[in-house]
Formats: sequence, C-alpha cells, structure tokens
Amino acid sequence: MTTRIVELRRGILKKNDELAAGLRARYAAAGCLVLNLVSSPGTGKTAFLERTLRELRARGCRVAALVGDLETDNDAKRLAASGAPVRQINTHGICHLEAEMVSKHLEGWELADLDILFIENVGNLVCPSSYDLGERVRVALLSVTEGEDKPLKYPTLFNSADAAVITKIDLAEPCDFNRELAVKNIREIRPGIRIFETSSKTGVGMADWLDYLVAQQGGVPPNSSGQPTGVVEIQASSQAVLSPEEESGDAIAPASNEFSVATPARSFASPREAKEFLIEWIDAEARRVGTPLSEIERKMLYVSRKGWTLPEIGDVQEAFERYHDPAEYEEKIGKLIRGIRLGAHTAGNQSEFDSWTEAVRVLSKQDHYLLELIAASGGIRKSGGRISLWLTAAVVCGVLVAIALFMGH
Ligand SMILES: Nc1nc2c(ncn2[C@@H]2O[C@H](COP(=O)(O)OP(=O)(O)OP(=O)(O)O)[C@@H](O)[C@H]2O)c(=O)[nH]1
Ligand SMILES: [Mg+2]
Repeated sequence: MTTRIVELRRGILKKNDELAAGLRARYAAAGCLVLNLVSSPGTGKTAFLERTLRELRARGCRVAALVGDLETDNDAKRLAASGAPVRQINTHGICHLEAEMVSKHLEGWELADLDILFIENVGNLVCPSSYDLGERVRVALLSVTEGEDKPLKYPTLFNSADAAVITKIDLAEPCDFNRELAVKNIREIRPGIRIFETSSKTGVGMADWLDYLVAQQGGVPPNSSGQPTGVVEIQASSQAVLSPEEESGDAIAPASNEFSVATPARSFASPREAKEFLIEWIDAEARRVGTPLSEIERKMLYVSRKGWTLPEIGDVQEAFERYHDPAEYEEKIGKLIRGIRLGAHTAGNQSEFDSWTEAVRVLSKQDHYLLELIAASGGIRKSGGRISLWLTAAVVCGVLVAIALFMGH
C-alpha cells in the first residue's frame, strides 16, 4: 500500500516536472522573470507583493501576479489594487500550486509583455517545496514572528530557495527576534543564499530587494507594448478583479518603457559577502540559460586556499574529483561568466558592472578559486582543469589585471 502511494506521488511529481520544464522554457523565451514566493500562512507574502508590485510599476516595470489560496479571492483583490494584472488560483483543498494550475491560469496573457511575473504560493512551509512551477527564482519568506529555527525545521523549502526574505522586520524588537541566529540558520541550510530583511509596513529593505529583481531580470529592457490589456481577473471563479484605476477605466500606463534604474553599485562589507554575491549571480545565470548548476558544481565555486569557504568544502572537493571533469566544469563556468559580462554590456547597466567589479576587488584580498575562474574567462589564461593545478600551485596571480581586463576597464 505504502509503495503504491510513493509510486503515485513520484508519477505526479514527474508529470509536474515535465510541465514545469515547459513553462521555464516559455518564460525564458519571453524574457519574463518568474518568481515563486513560498512561506507559511500569514508571513506577509501578499503585503510584500503589494508593495513590490506598486514600486516596480512606479519604476516602469511591467509586472503581474498569480496568487494561490485554498479559497477566497482576498489576496488577488489586494494585489490588484497596485494596478498590475492579477489572477487568483483557488486550489480547493490542495496545499500547494502545481505547474498545471499555473499554465492554465496564464492562458490569454502574453508573457512577452511582462518583465516580471510573481507567483504567490499557497501558505504552507512543506508542500510547495516539492512542486516546481518553472520559476527562475524561488523565494522563501520567514517573518520575525515565526521564530528563528524555522529554516532548520523545514529545510526542504530553504534548501530549494534562491533567495530568502525576512519579513515584518519592524516587529523584530517586540518579538525578541535574533537576527544573527535566523541568518545563520538560513545559511546553514542554504549556504550563500541572498537574504533580504524587509518591512512591508515601513518599506525598510525594499530598495535592496527591488535592485535584486532588476539584476535578476537580466537587465533586459522591456519592450514598448506596455501592460497586457484586459487580463485582470480571477480565473478560478472567472470573476474579474480590477484595480481601482481599471474599474474607473482610468488605468495608469507604466511611467516609462525603460527598465533602467539608477542604482548605485553595491558595496561589500567582507570578502565573504562579495563571494556570495558573485556565486549567486553565476548560479542565477546558469538557471537563466537552462544549464543549472548541480549542488556540487555550485559549492565548488566556494573553494578557497586562503579566506572564507564552506565548512564542508573538503567533502565537496572529494565528490567533485570523483564525479566531474574539471576541464568541462571550468568551461561551463567560464561560459556563464562571459554571459554575465555580455548581458551587462548589452543592457548598458553600469551599476551592475560596477557591483561585479567591486565584488571581485573585495574578494581579491584573499585567495579564492573563483578568482581564477573569473580570470580564465576574461582571457587571462585558458580554462581547463585548473582546479588540481590551482589547489597545489602557488598563489593566484594577476587577479587585479584580470578584473581590469574582464570589465574592460
Ligand atoms: N507589522 C507588520 N505586519 C505585516 C507586515 N507584512 C504583513 N503584515 C501583516 O501580517 C498579516 C498577514 O499578512 P499577509 O500579507 O496576508 O500574509 P500572507 O503570507 O500573504 O498570508 P497567506 O496568503 O494567508 O499565506 C497581515 O495582518 C498583515 O498586515 C509587515 O512588514 N509588518
Ligand atoms: Mg497571501
């Protein structure tokens, strides 16, 4: 009996994965960044999205949202007040969204007309983790009222997330929230993950989050056709949820067709922060181009001879040496880094460029394998099995020259 249930589950997940892969390809072809927001009920997903949608629209970004709940269209109504197209998915008892539901509720929307699509999952810390929706970025949210240990108790969600958001930071003090402990717990489960600390009430931390979205969007400028028209509705009940502007027939057009945000380059408090930033970017690029990094491939980017690295790096290297071809790996990473450079060039986004350069500069104070990979991708030397040589050879040289060559400075 148990075997049969497991087999059924596997079958369902396999079907979901296939549909999700199709969705992922559609999103990528349309140049639409898709995020899947997951947390327990009441963490503040809708409040966070309300603010995100509003602020992105004010920047001229074309955004839309799908929101999942067992019942009611409350969240869709709240989100539609931002003026963005919104659809509610009612799962009627199912504790997560599935790729098929998403696919069905996207019907009639022109994805190429959207820069970013947000999917708010059903409030649940367990079920949504197993269901890929084809998203490029999975966001795990944790509010200060839930307790710092949730990442340890629900590791699957945090381990599969690309970014984490600590919400309701305005309540941190009355809740005796231990920020350092929460961050430590999240990173224990998912090393190197980007963490945002935000308050949807006060707006704290939102600027960083929006900059992150812009970077993840790949700097692809939106096309000029504006928001999709006539698509603001609730699919599950076929009932439209119009924003106030749309109800009055007075919908606000995006402020501009440019998705260019004058953001300053990031600064990095430590080589570790710089390293996490660079790895996250490479990891995101890998997913963007459809060649996601395996856990070992991603963790190998943390190898260091002198400087911060992962506690389990010895095991990672051992597994890598056993199952991977270093030359192929380095070629793959080099290609991704070149893609990042090209993307930033194409988008003309100087602040992204500068953030990358600054991260490399900060990291170069120490001795990291990642610097060698970056140098190799910039044409300093040919990639191909550097790891074994690197791990036994002398200190990395010419890193600063590499930075200059890499960024064309
Ligand atoms: N003080 C404070 N309250 C917040 C913040 N964000 C959300 N809330 C409150 O938290 C409660 C739940 O917020 P929602 O946005 O509905 O949470 P949710 O995660 O979307 O909930 P479900 O969709 O039911 O899973 C509401 O009463 C919000 O007003 C915040 O940043 N600060
Ligand atoms: Mg909600």
